[in-house]
Amino acid sequence: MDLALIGLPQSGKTTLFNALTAGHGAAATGGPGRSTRVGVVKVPDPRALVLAEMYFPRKIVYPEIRYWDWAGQDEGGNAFDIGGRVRNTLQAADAFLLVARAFSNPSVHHPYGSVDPGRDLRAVLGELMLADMEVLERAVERQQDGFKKSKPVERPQLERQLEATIKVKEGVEAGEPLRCQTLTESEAALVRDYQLLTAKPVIVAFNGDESALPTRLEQLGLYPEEIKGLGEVSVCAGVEADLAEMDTEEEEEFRREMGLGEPATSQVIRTCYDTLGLVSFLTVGDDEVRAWSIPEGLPAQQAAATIHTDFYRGFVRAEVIPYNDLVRCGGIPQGRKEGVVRSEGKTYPVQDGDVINFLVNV
Ligand SMILES: Nc1nc2c(ncn2[C@@H]2O[C@H](COP(=O)(O)OP(=O)(O)O)[C@@H](O)[C@H]2O)c(=O)[nH]1
Ligand SMILES: [Mg+2]
Repeated sequence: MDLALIGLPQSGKTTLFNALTAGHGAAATGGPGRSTRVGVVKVPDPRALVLAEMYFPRKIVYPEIRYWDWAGQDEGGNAFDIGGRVRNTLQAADAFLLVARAFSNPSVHHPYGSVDPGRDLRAVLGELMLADMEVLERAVERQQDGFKKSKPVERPQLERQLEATIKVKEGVEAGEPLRCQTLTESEAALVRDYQLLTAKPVIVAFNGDESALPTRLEQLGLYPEEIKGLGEVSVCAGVEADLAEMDTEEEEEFRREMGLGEPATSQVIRTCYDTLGLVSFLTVGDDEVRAWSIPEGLPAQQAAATIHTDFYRGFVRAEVIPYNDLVRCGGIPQGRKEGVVRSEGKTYPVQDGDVINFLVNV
């Protein structure tokens, strides 16, 4: 999963990026767009460790989150502007981690002259809406033009496309991001190609002072419609970036002494999974024990496709045992004897902690 850090200049994006990636995974360059830095972080799953003690696999594999940070280009400006190049990059992300400054430090320039996380959050969300409006306006013009030049047989399809585009455009103009709009499946399919930014989930990261109380979305005086569906975390990126440089013991001692809560890295991952509705299923074997992230309730056939596209086509059935049952039984053979290994078909909605063996014909 690709999570792009966005926000006003000097809000602490790069500091948070360092906190989330240093010591937790290798930073890599050459991400999407020339000026992004990418940091890859594993999503730890303690269940995989327990299963590894049962299966002694050669390796344990975890899902990964890739964080993207701008490498400098946006720092010159005084606002968060989405130009064509930035939009192209952002379109490729799965979700946004929106950093809003809540720390006071007067020696750090604020583009708007004062600290006000609610105002900044609104500005950045507004910029995403504007970027989508531009795309939609151009699409409507293009389609109206195309419609005039079209042959009668093409018209019903073009008309459906135009109607869906106008509906979404009017929604965005009325202040409703695409992720909050209600569309039919066919409407959603018709606008998917625009890769609209407001369709993507947003997790707000309030970057506060270490001694301050956490900032909360609901305290900012924003309208309920504005904050609907947003995930939120409250962190102190500066402290977290320092802690990320330490070894585990030293870090834990510091956290205890300073009375710090959950580390930013696990807070962000947990909130991200909650906001996106993601869960993990597991696969086991001598070769590897592995956790896979999917949207909760994804049909088994599509879950199989996350492993390999051939698994989609060749799907026969899924042998499923819940993690807790597998641990209790000590193995799948015993699970079978106790009748807790189920045989499920293509449409079975996969649950968190399902241990699955896909039977495929490839
Ligand atoms: N006091 C304080 N300063 C911070 C914090 N996070 C970032 N800064 C400072 O704010 C400035 C801008 O941070 P940076 O991460 O480069 O912001 P970016 O422009 O959004 O990437 C730097 O001087 C940071 O040291 C924080 O949590 N507390
Ligand atoms: Mg930066």
